[in-house]
Amino acid sequence: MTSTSQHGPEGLRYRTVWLSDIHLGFKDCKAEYLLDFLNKMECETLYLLGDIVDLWAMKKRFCWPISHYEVIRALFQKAQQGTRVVYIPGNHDDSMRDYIGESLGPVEIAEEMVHETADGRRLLLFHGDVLDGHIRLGRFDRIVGDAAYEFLLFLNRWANFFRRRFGLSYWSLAVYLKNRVKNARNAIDVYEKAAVHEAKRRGLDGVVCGHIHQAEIAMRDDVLYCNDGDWIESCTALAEDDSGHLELIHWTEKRQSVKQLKASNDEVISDVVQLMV
Ligand SMILES: [Mn+2]
Repeated sequence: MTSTSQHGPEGLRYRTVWLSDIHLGFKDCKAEYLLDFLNKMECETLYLLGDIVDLWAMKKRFCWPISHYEVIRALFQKAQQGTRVVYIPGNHDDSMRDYIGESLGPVEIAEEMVHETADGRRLLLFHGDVLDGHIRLGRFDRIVGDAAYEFLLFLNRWANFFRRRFGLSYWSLAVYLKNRVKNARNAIDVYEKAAVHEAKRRGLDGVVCGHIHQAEIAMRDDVLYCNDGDWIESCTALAEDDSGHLELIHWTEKRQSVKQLKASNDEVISDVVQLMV
């Protein structure tokens, strides 16, 4: 495999990268940020953990800007250039589940997978909608696309319009609020417990999933819980380096650190929240 010698233009090279909940075809997908990330990193294996294309949103309102097409092209290009790309469909792209076990050109399609890290930990990979039955506080697959969520993303757009005017990087109002609304936080906890339970039941060391748009790495009940987040709200990916170390990449912050912005994030956060909520 030639991929061990791959280097991104900025030297971002990983053993493994996980992306999910991109929601191409949905107007709030942050395709430009993702394209920037894809162009600047290289990896040996890329797992796409579902909700890559949002077929539900496209049925409601067709939205397919050139940047969304460019994301698909960049993903296929990676596969053609030697990255192993595995696509595990989610609930918003569940018609792709008809192709499980087959491949889409150079891209493998699987229902779930076990990934072994460089340091020998075995992690269960799936999108996560299979756990919805455990969540009595509300199904997450209804959140994306419903009116309240659309309103939140509408506020998010305005908050970030102001942030751009102040020269600040993208910041997710949705993630900020979800962590502070008790029911949302409870639902996240129930989901995480269910994911950890499934990994434990199979005798694995951890789990990597997406679905709830809440990026996280945490040890729960001696099991590693990783959520790679999303590209509607948080613009995050999970990555593994050559030693098996896992990290969350907050791409908007990486970009910000490159730009060396001076203004304090917290000042503007409190201003914008007061303005919007
Ligand atoms: Mn989902």
